[in-house]
Parts: sequence; C-alpha cells; structure tokens
Amino acid sequence: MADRIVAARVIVTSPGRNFVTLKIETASGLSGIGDATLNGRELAVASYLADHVVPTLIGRDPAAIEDTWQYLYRGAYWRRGPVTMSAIAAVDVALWDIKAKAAGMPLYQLLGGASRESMLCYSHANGADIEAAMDSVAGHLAQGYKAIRVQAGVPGLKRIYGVHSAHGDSTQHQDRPDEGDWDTASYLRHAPRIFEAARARFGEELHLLHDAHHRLLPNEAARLGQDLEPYRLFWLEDVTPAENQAAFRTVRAKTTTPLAVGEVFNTIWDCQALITEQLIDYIRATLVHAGGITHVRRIADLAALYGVRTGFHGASDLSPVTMGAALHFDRWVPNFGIQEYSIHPNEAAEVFQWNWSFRDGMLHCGETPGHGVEIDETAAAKFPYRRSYLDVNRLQDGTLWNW
Ligand code: EZ4
Ligand code: CO
Repeated sequence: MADRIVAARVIVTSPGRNFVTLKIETASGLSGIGDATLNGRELAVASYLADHVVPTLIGRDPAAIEDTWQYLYRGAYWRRGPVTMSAIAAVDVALWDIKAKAAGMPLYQLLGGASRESMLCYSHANGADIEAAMDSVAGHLAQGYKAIRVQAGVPGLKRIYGVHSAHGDSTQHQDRPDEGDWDTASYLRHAPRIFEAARARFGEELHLLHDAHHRLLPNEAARLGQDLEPYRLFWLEDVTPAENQAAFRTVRAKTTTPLAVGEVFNTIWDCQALITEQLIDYIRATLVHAGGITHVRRIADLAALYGVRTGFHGASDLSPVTMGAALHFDRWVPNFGIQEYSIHPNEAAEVFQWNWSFRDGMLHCGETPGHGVEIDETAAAKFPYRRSYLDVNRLQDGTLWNW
C-alpha cells in the first residue's frame, strides 16, 4: 500500500541568520526536509507553505513527486515567482529526501548515480582594498581552495556588495535595509586591477571568479568582460540583469570571458534564451529558488544540450539543507561546472546536522540515505526569527540602482 503524508510543518529559525525549513512526515514513519529560505522575504514563503500548501499535502502519496510538483505549480494558477517557486522547492526536496530514505539510498543514486566522486567549489575572498583582498585570497589558498571569487572595495565608494556587508548577503537584523553606494565608471576602472594583482601574486593556475552583481548595463558589461580577458577568469557573474535575456547577446558577442548568471532565477523560462542561444557558460539557478530538484533537473538537462554547465548559487542564505541536496545533484549532473560554497554561521550547526565535507578544495557529499541533512527542532526553537534585509544600492546622486 502506498505511504501517505500525515504531517508537514514549517520551521522558522535564526541561528546566525534566518532559515525557513519544511519538514514532511509519512504514515510509515519516514521524514524529509526541504529549504524554503528567501533572503529578506522569509516569512512570505513560510506563510505560503503553512497557510496554502501544507493543508493540501496531508494524505498525499509522498512517492508521487512529479504529480505533487505539477499540482503545486499548475494548481496555484499564478505561475512562477520567487515565493511560489521557493515553496514548491521545499516540498520537492523534502519528498526526494523521503524517497531516497525509503529506497535506502543516498539521493544521488536515485538521480542516476555518481558522475564524479567530489565537486570543485569556490569560496569568497574580499577586502576593503586590493591588498586586503589578496591577503584574503592567500588565506583561502592555505585552506585548500582551488577556485576563489574575489571582490574588493572601490576607491571612493563606501559600501559595496561582497566587501562591506557580511558575506555580501547581509546577516544584519534590523527594520530597514542598509544602503550602499555605486559608481559604474569607478568600478570599471578598478576591477581589472584586482585581477592583475591576483595573477601577479598567485600565478596562472588558480581559478578566479568575480561577481558584478547586476550593476552594469550590457555595453558596460561587455567592456568589463574585455578588460578582464587577460586574466582568464573562470567566470564573470551577473554582469547585467537578465529579465531581458536578449541583453546578453551584446555581452556575449563582445567578450570571451565566461559568463555565469541565474541566482535570482525561478524557472526554466528565465534562462530559455540564455541557454538555447548559448549566451552564457554557467547556469546558477539553484534548488531552493527554482522549484527544487524536479525543476532544476529540467534546466540542467536543457543546459547540457547547449554546452552550458551548472554553477549553483551557494551563499550562506541557502541553508545547509539546500547545500546537502545540491551536492547530491552535483554528484550526478553530467554537465556539472562548479559549486559555490559558503560556511554557515557557527550556530547553524546547532540546528542542522549534515554530512558533507570539504577537503583539498573539493566538496564530498554523504553516503547516508536521503540528502543527508536533518533539523533539530528543539534547537531551532532557541533561535527565533529576526527581521533582516539585503542592502539596497544608490548611485551617488541618490538614484536607486541594482544592489
Ligand atoms: O547576494 O545570496 O553569488 N552570490 C551572491 C550572494 C547573493 C545573496 C542574496 O541573498 O551574489 O551573495
Ligand atoms: Co552572485
């Protein structure tokens, strides 16, 4: 007889930063968890799940993952969007966790088995100036990283992404966002010098990455791509907003610097043209914000047809649950590129238990059934939610810009 879902609940906790987790339990005694964290808008997804999704889950067959995905996507009538897709992702990942536990297999085995033993990952180095950023790179190299994203302060700018806010993805608890400042011309002059310094000090082998964090217009992005060509980046990320996918035609036509984009994408439709027109090299859509394993697998399969590889978002706002599930996906996906990896706040380890590990610049996923991450609900209750926001960003004349 088919198993059925008997309980599902949303766990909101803030061990160092906010995380939203969905736990699903079945009649046969299995449980699974999925991440639903949408940084700065956490309670919207918690409500979407608790008020609108959980009641429909009770009694469903946990094994019917595809049908449940379609039920929540088509059944909402209102398609796509970060809140809906993060909620669907939480259900989807929890159900894959349950299915893998029922099978007694680590999740990557259900997806098709291992394509590799371990995953290349990159971490974030940063500094208020180039010298400090280079020391940060040296620190990461000493820890074994083979790929490092480098962000450095720009002279004249007080507070910019990746340098002045913690981990670039604010862990501030407050009632309104901090405000950064931005000047594109200063940034475009300065950014190539960071990578000139990095190559001069660390040589040619290290993989270097950089995140422009949506600040440039397409022609400015092309300029940066060209100016960075001598330093052979692994990738240049989010050079320009991608709501208009055609904007990437300009960038792509003018530079051979590899392009990565997609951490804010929710569905395959956000990257259909980017992939099929081969305008990018790496797709960063991630399990938690793009509908879970069921949907990101479709994105990855489309990408594989066009020579685009995965490079999943993995900042510290993506909970240990997403990291655990992503590493199983990465272990399987044939067109894997790299995995972003950020250390979670220390308190997160009191709430979440995980079994992946980092060694010699590579990530290793666990071999226990499921995705290998569990939550301690008693510990979670000790860290109540605290309102927090990502920064906003203004040009120097006060105009609101992209953060
Ligand atoms: O700003 O995760 O590449 N990583 C990033 C992150 C994002 C945050 C947003 O919540 O761009 O730092
Ligand atoms: Co980014």
